[in-house]
Amino acid sequence: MYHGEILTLTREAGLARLEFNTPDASVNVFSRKAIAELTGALDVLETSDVTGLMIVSAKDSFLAGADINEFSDVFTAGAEAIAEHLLPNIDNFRRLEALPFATVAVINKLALGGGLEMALACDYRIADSSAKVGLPETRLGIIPGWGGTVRLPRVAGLDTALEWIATGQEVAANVALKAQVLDAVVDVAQLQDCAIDLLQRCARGELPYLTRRNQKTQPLALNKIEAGLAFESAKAMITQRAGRHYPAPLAALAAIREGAASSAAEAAQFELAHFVTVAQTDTAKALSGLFIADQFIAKTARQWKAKSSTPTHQLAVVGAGIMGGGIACQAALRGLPVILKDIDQKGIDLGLKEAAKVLGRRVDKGKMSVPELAQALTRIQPTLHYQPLASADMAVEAVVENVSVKKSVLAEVEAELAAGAVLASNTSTISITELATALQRPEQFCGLHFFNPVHAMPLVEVIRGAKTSDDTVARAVACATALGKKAIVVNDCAGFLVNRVLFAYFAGFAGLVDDGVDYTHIDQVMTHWGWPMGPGHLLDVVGLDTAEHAEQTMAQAFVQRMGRTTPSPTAKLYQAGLLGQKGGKGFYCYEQDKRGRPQKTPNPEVLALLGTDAKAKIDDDTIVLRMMAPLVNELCRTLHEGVVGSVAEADMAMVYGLGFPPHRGGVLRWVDSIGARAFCTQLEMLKTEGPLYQAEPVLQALAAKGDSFYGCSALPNVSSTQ
Ligand code: 3H9
Repeated sequence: MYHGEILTLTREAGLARLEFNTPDASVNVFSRKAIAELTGALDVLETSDVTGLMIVSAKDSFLAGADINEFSDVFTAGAEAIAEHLLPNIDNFRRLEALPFATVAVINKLALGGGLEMALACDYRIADSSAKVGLPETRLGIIPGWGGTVRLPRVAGLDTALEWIATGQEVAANVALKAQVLDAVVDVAQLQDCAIDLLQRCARGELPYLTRRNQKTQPLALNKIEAGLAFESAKAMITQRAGRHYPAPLAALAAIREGAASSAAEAAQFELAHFVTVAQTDTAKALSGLFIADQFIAKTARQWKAKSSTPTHQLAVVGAGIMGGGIACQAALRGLPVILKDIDQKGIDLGLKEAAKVLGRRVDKGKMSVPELAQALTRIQPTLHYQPLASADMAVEAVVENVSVKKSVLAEVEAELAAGAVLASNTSTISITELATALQRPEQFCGLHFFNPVHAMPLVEVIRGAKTSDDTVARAVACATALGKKAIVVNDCAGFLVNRVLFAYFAGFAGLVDDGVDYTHIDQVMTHWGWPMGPGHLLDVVGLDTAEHAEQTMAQAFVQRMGRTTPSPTAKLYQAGLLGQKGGKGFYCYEQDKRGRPQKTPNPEVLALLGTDAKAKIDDDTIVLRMMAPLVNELCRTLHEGVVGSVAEADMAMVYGLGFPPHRGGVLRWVDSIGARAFCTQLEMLKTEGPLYQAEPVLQALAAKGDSFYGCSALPNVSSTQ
């Protein structure tokens, strides 16, 4: 009946079958082309004499929503362009809902965003039992724009709609069935037969599909008091959960609220108006940009993985401290057998305790059963000996952060490993090329830098030393991915990517504290700006001993910017015996509340140790700039030096490794939102603050051309500063 590149409409036994099958893609999305083809198919359907329509997908999953790759251009093109982008599918779904026969969406595996919105425009929705459905738009900083805020509350009720849309969660088929979003959940093999049966019963007049349609076009069936209560409690919940940096969930609530007493057609106008507003926010651009950057790093990791000669079947971790225990636990959780080696039974006990604690919390949260916990723990094989390492195809060294200790342990481990095994170090700062000098097979050695706490931090840096082979990198990426981590490959340098820029940020903090700014105020300003914790608190969490050691490594490597002639605030506290959170005292004092969570209060000893009265007044914007500029500059340097391969990887490493606020879309996207030129002008005002604040040549070149990190086709080729 209709043949497009993506959509095909066929007719069988009086029923129409509309199939989505996007060429050369693993999932179907609503691209402009798909939308136009749906319009074409509807033109045919409206004049055909079929008695029912089923919408199916030829892919593994139904539909993943709007094509997010198209958002960036549209969102920056102004209100009119955004509305124009939305209108064709709003109209398509209205026409779909008005067809002169029953319609059913046949959902396999996933119907998200616009995919579920189209399904909601159908009279019935059936799904396979493993399917998930949802409206994740608020996670992208927008709201459903093709009728989701209108139809979902009318189909499933206000509470369900508010919950689903505000959280953006993916909902399992059985839950969606209970919520009446789905009408049937069946085995995947029965989906088509079930759809045919449903449509035939509608055609025979056995099912009242027109009554359902009617319900979807009416105002919400709620009295004023009920509605008022539901909206007010949802508003309080959303404000608390989303926080002030994420406006989309409240915009979705406003759209639903304004349209509640109206017909669906009028309610759609409220949705459109709110969509147009949120789509123009920096948050929407940032979050949809993050999705694309995230897809890019996932694809890059897949490409590495494809080059790997051998998957990891048996992992070994050497050094059973917090990090070693954490890595072993993560392996056990993901089903990978792991040998946990230490020289000391106490170390083994600590590592196992750490693993049991992390897994135990999963049991408490209902994410794992007790037998599953027991099963996972049996995957960890503790040992005090080197011999078992012979069976490992990948070994991760996680001993103390000291060059000579690491070199001797690595050499011992290498001697025990099978000839083909890969050896990795979980060092957080020490050069991989330097560590490799202790090894016989430096090409089979790399860095695998996990972040603390291992189970919670998504990033792993895979560090390529001067002699590391491509296969070693590929196997390390494959292993990190198998452990459920986001792997980003970086080239070797002190601190690699993440710690190198983090310590530039800490150098900014030290400068402010040296100038007499209250560290608790700096922490407040930076958390208010969006960081999960302020720099002083973060130093305490890292551990002042670890931070001081890393600071020295960075100072030696990057003397000009991070070198100091006087002890830093971190060094002063550490020299006074403070260790940070783990010792109970650092910049803050830590005590446990009744639920065992650490609570912090400013440490009254600190100002005296720092030798400051902390009375200096600097405005909050300058504090942000003085904290962020060193980080931006250092990130530019790592890009220029090729430590990190792309702008997207640099930004995702900051988000996943440091918790950089996602609503700002990454460090470099944040600079883009200000403009490279404007950012350089701001730095001009700080030029007396020293080398940390000299705009990097890459930044200057972008500023001179009026270009941006994400807008330029290639970063300007500039001469290095060091
Ligand atoms: C929306 O619908 C708004 C409307 O209300 C109104 C709009 C105007 N767009 O992740 P995977 C690609 S907002 C473009 O590796 P998985 C992805 O890039 C949208 N591309 O697989 C990748 O490409 P490649 C609401 C998309 O199985 C390939 O598909 N929807 C989109 O691990 C495979 O993806 C969402 O927020 C997309 N929407 O996970 C869903 N979706 O092969 C976003 C996927 O070239 N998507 N791709 O690398 C997801 O959450 C996951 O991709 C999904 C599959 C769960 C679908």
